[in-house]
Amino acid sequence: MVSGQRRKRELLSVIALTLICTVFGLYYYARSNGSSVSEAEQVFKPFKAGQSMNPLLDEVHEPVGTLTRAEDGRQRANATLLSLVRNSELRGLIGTMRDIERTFNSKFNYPWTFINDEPFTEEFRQRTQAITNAECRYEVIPKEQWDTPAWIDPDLVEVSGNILVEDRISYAKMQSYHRMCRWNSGMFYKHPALQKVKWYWRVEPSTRYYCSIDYDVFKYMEDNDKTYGYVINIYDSPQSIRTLWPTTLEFIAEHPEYVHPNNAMAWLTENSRPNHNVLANGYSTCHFWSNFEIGDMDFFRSKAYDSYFDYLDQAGGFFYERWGDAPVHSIALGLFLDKSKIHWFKDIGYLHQPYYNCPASPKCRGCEAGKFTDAGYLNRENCIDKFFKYVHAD
Ligand SMILES: Nc1nc2c(ncn2[C@@H]2O[C@H](COP(=O)(O)OP(=O)(O)OP(=O)(O)O)[C@@H](O)[C@H]2O)c(=O)[nH]1
Ligand SMILES: [Mg+2]
Repeated sequence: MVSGQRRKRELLSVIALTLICTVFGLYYYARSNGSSVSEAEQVFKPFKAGQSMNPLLDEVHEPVGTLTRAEDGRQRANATLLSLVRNSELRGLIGTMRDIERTFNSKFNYPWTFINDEPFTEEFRQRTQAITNAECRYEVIPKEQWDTPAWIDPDLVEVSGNILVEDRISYAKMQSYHRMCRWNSGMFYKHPALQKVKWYWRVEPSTRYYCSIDYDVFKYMEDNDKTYGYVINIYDSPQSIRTLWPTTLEFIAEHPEYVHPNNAMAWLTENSRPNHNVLANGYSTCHFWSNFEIGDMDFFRSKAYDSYFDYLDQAGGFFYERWGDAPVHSIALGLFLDKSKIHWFKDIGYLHQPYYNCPASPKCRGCEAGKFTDAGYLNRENCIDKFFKYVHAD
């Protein structure tokens, strides 16, 4: 009698448990399959107060992709860490070099190439070489690569500089800044010391690196058929590039053959900041922030890019406006490259004031996971969600 009742109770418990499991199972099945919201929309749902500005950074625990781990004796890629830098920036550069050596290069030993428009001092050479076991190369820019081209009219530079000042464009009248932007747009890959080098990682003094990178990023690019890697995507000051897009459209009208069928035109022309599109005459101004970039110089050496640069250079916008190498690289990549060859280095923790790329990962120290900037009002400058919406979405 007693054992019969116990058996009945046991049977009821089993039935109840089965029912609970079935209900829960059906509920989760419905949730995972029944949603009409796309994955991209879920990722970029509007930010709530206190939430990270970049939800994609919230769950990085491992570097993305198939990784090539450091192995003794493994052949390195044909690559260099590359820094255009002034002697006066030595202090800021030392901090950045220490970060990169600690997080990456002490494991891989890629050579450093420092480039300057004047000779490096002995102090600069000694103190930078002291930070790394890798080879350091010190190069000067040939005068003809740095000088303002002969066809640029100094009177027009003066007058147009006043307009840039009125528009509150930083470095508006600093000629060295304009030269730097031009050199980084169309000269770096032509420097004699880089002719036999394929890959570069651009390094700016005073930038910070926060996360341990345990795989060879250059090999990663090669193994995954990538051409260009970035960490931060932001809008530009449209007043600094008013005629860059119209000039670009003229160029591609003359050379439609250079535009890749799988281009990122939709990203370049998206209109989420209408004011930017109007002032930049059709360009969204969203760009890869080029103070960090890992790239294949063969892309820049291609006929498409090099003739695009020449066309822009003749138009004079590096001096009459303040065309930066970031929008120039970005537009060219967006038009001439298969967009699937562009890679977001989600796992590289980085700061160039005032913007961060900071993943939530045990590999990172010293930056706040998911933070984009310390200055709240600047959060709106982040446009990485647009790159994902228009480029990685399909
Ligand atoms: N050798 C040399 N390097 C320069 C010169 N002007 C800028 N650079 C370098 O070019 C890079 C970009 O210059 P920055 O002054 O940082 O320009 P930016 O990042 O737009 O401006 P910030 O927001 O002030 O950092 C840095 O690596 C500088 O060291 C120059 O006249 N000579
Ligand atoms: Mg800078």
